[in-house]
Amino acid sequence: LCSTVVLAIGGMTCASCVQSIEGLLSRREGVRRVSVSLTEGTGVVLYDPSVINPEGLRAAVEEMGFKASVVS
Ligand code: 9UX
Repeated sequence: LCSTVVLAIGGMTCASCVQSIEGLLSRREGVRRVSVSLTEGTGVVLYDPSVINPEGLRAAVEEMGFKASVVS
């Protein structure tokens, strides 16, 4: 049912960045779970592929003002 995507996220400089990305992403339709690592510069997202896709998740992170790319 759900899929996992790993995003590389650039521009995070403090723990509040992590909190805002996790908070905003987890509120998006189709997102089930979000875990962002400040030290690794990554975000792992569990999502429902019938609702949203990796490109949509990547774009959502960029709209928050960060750089984001799909790793896998
Ligand atoms: Mo910390 Mo992140 O003051 O956008 S919240 S740098």
